[in-house]
Amino acid sequence: MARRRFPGGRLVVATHNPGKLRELKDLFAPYTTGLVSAGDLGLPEPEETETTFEGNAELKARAAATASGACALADDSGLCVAALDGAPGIYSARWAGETKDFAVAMEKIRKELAAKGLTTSKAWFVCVLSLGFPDGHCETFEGRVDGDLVFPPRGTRGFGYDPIFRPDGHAITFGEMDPDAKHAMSHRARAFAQLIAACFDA
Ligand code: ITT
Repeated sequence: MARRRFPGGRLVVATHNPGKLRELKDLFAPYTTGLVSAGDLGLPEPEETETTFEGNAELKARAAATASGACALADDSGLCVAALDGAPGIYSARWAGETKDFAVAMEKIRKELAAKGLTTSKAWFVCVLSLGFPDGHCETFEGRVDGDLVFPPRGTRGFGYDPIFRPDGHAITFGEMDPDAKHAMSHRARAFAQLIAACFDA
């Protein structure tokens, strides 16, 4: 399938999440210097009304690209817990409540597992990255990383649910991991590698 390529110039990173913004800036550093965040441009945060990661990523990318007149990259991501039928999934940010308190969200997962008599579960992170163009076209890519959950949360690095997620084959959580090590395997880095190969000049 032919992919539309990034034409160069300014790229709006359509996220209001500082953890994602930091990781996307790290990942993009070798490829483009023209990054500007949606927050810096004062763009509004659209309501995520779709029912899939892909739908919400495209909704956010399209909203920022059409409002700014520049290409925009959106990230829709989340943690899916096998024993909770994939929850919180697309509702991962909403489980942290209005105050975006991820200690609360991680405790909610622990309690929901405990209610089923469980102390852990297989889990996976999903990241869908969508590159939106000012005419509304989107190019969209998905990455995933599998692991299991550990309680209590471990580590202060990363963001969101990182302190309870231990990727397969590793003894430490994303919350304990060096950012470069997370970038070598994360759901976001895997979606990013596909985006770069398809739409950017390496
Ligand atoms: P934007 O929509 O403005 O980008 P958001 O935080 O609302 O920000 P999402 O709707 O995609 O973004 O929610 C995804 C949530 O999943 C996010 O708030 C994180 O807590 C969590 N998440 C995503 N990637 C993660 C990662 O790499 N490590 C830990 N948690 C992650």
